[in-house]
Order: sequence, then structure tokens, then C-alpha cells
Amino acid sequence: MSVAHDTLSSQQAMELENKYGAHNYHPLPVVLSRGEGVHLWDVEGKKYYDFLSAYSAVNQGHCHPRIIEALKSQAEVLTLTSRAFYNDVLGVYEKYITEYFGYDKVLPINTGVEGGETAVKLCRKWAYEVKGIAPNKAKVLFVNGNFWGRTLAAVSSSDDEDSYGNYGPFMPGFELIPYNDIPALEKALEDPNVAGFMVEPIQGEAGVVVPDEGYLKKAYDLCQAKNVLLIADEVQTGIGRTGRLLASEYDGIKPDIVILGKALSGGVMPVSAVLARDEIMLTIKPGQHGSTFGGNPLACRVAMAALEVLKDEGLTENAYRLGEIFRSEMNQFIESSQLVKLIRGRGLLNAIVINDTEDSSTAWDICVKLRDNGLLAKPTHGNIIRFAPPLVMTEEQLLDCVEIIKRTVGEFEGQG
Ligand code: IF1
Repeated sequence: MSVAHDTLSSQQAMELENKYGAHNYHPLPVVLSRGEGVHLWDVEGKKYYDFLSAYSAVNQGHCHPRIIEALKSQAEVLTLTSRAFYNDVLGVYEKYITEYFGYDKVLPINTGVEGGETAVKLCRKWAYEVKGIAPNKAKVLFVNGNFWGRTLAAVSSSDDEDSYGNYGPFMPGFELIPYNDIPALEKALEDPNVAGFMVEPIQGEAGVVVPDEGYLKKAYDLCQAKNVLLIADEVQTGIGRTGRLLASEYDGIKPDIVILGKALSGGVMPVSAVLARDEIMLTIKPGQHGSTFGGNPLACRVAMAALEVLKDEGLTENAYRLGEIFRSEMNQFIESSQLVKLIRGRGLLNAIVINDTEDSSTAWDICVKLRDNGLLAKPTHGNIIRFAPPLVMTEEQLLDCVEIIKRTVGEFEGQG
């Protein structure tokens, strides 16, 4: 059988995935074959604006030339040594990223969820070896609606049945409290065995839920007072997405542990990182944690290029500015809309909430129509649509997209 992909139609591509791949996703019916900047093209050559950015992994735009150049040039020289040996890029990268974010040390891994796992392991080790919690008693707090990936530990902290259902038994030592609820946190922190509080500054999967102003600051102060580590999951909110380098900056805090992923590589390959100060990071000794691919020279070069692009092109500032325009435009539209209840978000991480039940198909149907009209977005829950374009978008392109969204949603007005 031929594997030439240039002759594949959308229908054929979808049939192949359906027949030979596990059915763990339900993609929007569009088959993409090319990306550049804020645009994607399907196999039939139709052009789209990307309003998902691969779940905020492609902040720097598709196939950014500087990132691809870093990938290509390093790929020709050395891709992987494992950590059994030193390589001549890792240290350069470690210096670069720790100075970039202002932390003592970095622990390099590959995916976002490995970042979360690493953070929880660090937190537990610190709890026993620094804070002095009795063996196996450490607790880590999470919030309702959290999402940090698909491993057994991640689903053990989840309250989403799709994520955890029939995957038990679950990891002990995790506790859930409501999001954006300071009194609940205060109460949970009365337990002296609490070692850490892991939280997204804005909840992505939950539907781009922005907490009250000052929530993270108050949470951080409470944690400090109880000698509890605040772990910020910035896998989705970090790297400029929300209009700040890290979303934690909105609250003026420096989390004890930060987890980064996704756009750390500009969407080129899986690269993630955990940042912390020495007191925490140095609790893990040789042989006590790691990964075959973590810190490989290819990933290090790609990540440095991705972070340079972010800074050199002012993408964080652009995300902030365009985000203000986007929400103001959408708010004007919502005033006269029966269907859209609200828009929320920060920078270019936004979502609209549809006036319908969570299990309705309205958000899905709108996304299919948006596709027809040349814009790709994905529902999160039946009544929420996330809007997260690459941060390299221009104001003109954004306004073009706003028109597409208004026109498309307009077609649904009065039908629900
Ligand atoms: C999937 C959503 C986004 C994340 C935060 C860690 C991770 C993620 C805050 C893990 C991953 C993903 C993964 C993707 C869908 C997705 C997602 F729809 F579920 F909500 F982005 F918005 N922390 N988010 O959002 O990172 O291990 O995947 O690299 O299908 O699982 P990962």
C-alpha cells in the first residue's frame, strides 16, 4: 500500500484514523496538512485561521522559521545522548531558561503531564526532607476542575469522570478544594500534612475560568504562612499566552514551583520544564528522577529559539494588546446576542460561553460552521468555545477573525 500522503483526501485520512487508531479523540472533521504563522491549510488546500494553536502550544505561530532553523541545524549534529553523558547544549539551555524566568534551577522533561508529575514528586520530597512531614503522610491540594494531563497521578486528582472513570485505584495523598475559594484553601491548610497547592492561574480545560483578582496572591500568602509550596501549572497559561510571560505575574507572585510545556517549544516537539529554587530542586539526587529524552540537545535548541522568538517579537505584549481588542469587540457583539452569554479570558486565552446546557451540541455546531467560514476552534464542554490564536497575529487579522466569529454565531441566533 502506498503511503504517499499528497494524494490523500480528507475522507480517506479520517477513515484511516478511524480504522487503525484508538478512538480516544473526537476531532472536528478537518484534515490539516500545512501550517504557517496564524494559518492552517487542509488537504484540499482550504485556508483557515487557527484559533486553538494546538491547545496553546503554537504561541509563536506554525513552523516559525527561526525555531525550525534551530531544529534543523541541531538535528544534523546531535539529537540525543541521554543523561548518562553530558552534552554541550543542555547547560547553555539551563542557564538561559533559569535566567529568563528567574529561578535557581530547571528540571527538563518532555510533556506537560511529566512536568506535573515532577512537581508533585519534588513537593513530596521537599515535604519529607525539608519541611519534616512524617513518612508517606504528605498531602497535595488541587482544585475542582483542574486538568494537568492523562497519567494515573493526573487523573487521580481529577473530578472529571471522562478523565478518571474506570482507571482506579487512584493515587492517595491528593485532596480537592473548590477553585477561586480562599476560605476553602484556608481551611484545607489547617492540616499540617499539606505540603503543596497545585493550581492553574487560569483554568484551561475547565473553560478558561479566570479567578477573582488577587486570588493567586492570597493563596500564595496563605501557603507561605503555612510553609506550603505553591505550584503553578503554567503549561497552558505560560509563555506569553495571557499577555504576561507567566500568568502568575498578574498577581505579582513568584510561585515556588512553575511547570511549563506546550509553547516552550513553539509546538515543534514535546518540551517541558519545572523551575524551582535550590532548596526544593536539590532534594532530588542522582538516579531519583529522570527521562530518556529530557534535556536532549534538540529540545534544548528548539526551546531556546522559541523563548528568543517570544521576546524578540514582543509576542507577550501583542497577546495583551490583541486580547483587550478581542474582548472589547466580542463584548459589543454580546450586548445584542441572545446566544452568547459572556466572553472571558486574559491576553489571547479566551472563551465564549453559550446560552445553552453543558451537554448541548451548540458549541460543536458553531465550531463546524466556523470551520466552513475559515476559522478553526474547539469546544470545551458543550457550551464553551475556546479562542486562542497564535500570538503572532496582527490586529488586522484579528479583526478579520472577529468578523468571521460574529457572522457565524449570528447564523445561530434565535435557533436555540
Ligand atoms: C489532551 C484541554 C487544553 C494543560 C495544563 C498540563 C497539561 C495540559 C494546564 C498536560 C494539557 C491538554 C492536553 C490535551 C487537551 C488539552 C487541553 F482541552 F484538555 F483543556 F490544553 F486546554 N497542564 N492540556 O492544559 O500537558 O502532557 O498534554 O503535554 O488531549 O489531553 P501534556
